[in-house]
Amino acid sequence: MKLNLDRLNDVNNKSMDLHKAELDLLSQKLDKKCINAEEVIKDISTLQVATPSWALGTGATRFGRFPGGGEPATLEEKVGDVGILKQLSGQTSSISLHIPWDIPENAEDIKDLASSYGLTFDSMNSNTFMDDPRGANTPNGLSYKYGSMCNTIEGVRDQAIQHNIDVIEYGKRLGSNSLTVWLADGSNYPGQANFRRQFENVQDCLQKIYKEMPEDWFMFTEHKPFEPNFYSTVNADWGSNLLLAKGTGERCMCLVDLGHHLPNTNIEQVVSRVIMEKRLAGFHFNDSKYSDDDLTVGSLKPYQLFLIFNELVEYLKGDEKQENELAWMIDASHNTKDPMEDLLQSFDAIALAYGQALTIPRTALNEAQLNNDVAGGQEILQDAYRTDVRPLVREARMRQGAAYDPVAAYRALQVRKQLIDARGTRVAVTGL
Ligand SMILES: [Mn+2]
Repeated sequence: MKLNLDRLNDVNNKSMDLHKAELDLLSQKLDKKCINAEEVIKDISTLQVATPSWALGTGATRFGRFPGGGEPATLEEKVGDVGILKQLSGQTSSISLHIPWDIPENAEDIKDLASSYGLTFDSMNSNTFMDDPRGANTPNGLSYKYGSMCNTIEGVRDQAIQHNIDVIEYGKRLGSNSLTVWLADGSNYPGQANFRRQFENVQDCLQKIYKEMPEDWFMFTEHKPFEPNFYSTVNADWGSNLLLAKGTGERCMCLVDLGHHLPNTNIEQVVSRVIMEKRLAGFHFNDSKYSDDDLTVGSLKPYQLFLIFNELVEYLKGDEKQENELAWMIDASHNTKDPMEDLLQSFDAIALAYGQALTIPRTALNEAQLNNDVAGGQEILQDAYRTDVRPLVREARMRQGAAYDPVAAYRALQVRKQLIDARGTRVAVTGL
């Protein structure tokens, strides 16, 4: 389904006088700090965030699921929904698939469909954290109950390797160029497993998968200190992740999921460390109060998000570069909101944090740090954070033909109603 852009322009035009006045005032304010608003708008426009296929439907907790209607049941419908998100936000132009839920029956057709919406395929996600009921991720017919790549049984490890190779094959057909590996491996009780043996088994498997990747592909490994194993996880933290990446190969990078840290972890410092080692894959954006809550980006800790982008802008505007383009993706779940509205809110929050970080006067910040001007450094960061740069984000969106206010436009155009009319109220669980 494609939106009628004439109607979108009508909705935008209602806010245009106010927008022009706000943008003009903000540009003058930024000028005084020697920040060029036009350059910030261009930078914001280039930040494209991938939409994960599993975020398009209502999520679930283990206490239940409360789905709305019109959710995508097929890969084609998921691609269509990302197309709508692109039209409304101008902030997403790719979709990240999760195998076994998104196995493309006909890769050429699905690739053509995506390109008709201006979309490409982002990182491919494998799944060895469960046994697919159809056996689609267990080619050897063995269970991942006691782990996949960490497993003591060689046949299980071989199976996990084969599944990841299968995912690479699907990705090659779709034009993707990276494999994201999140491992559920670990243990639930002391005595269950040998930490070192588990780590070495995982390292060995990753090396074997890495050898099967095309030379222009990257592997992203994602750390997490808990869940579904609660005593230990093999890839528990950024340090373990960095060890695995370095032990795997030059194109193995560390993915940072904002919900995959112990409480109070200084995530922005983690980002700085991993960049220093030239191993940052990119991000899975979400927000959380307690752990891997997968809440809307920026809904709880927008200042943390801004501080993370402060580190990223330092890297992006600096001279030292990694081999890979950083990968930006949302990894969230929506239990009580329309998933499309939630994603639009997340894109907006990411663009806003990026825009704020782009308006930090970096030379002045560096001078404050060199001179041990503690209050001065804080003032510089907080001034950027407290300046409302939403007019820049809105301008970046509208220059791409997208909405002044994506959620308001989504409602004004009655997108969910159109989706329900087209698909009915049926719903399908199609990924986590
Ligand atoms: Mn993630």
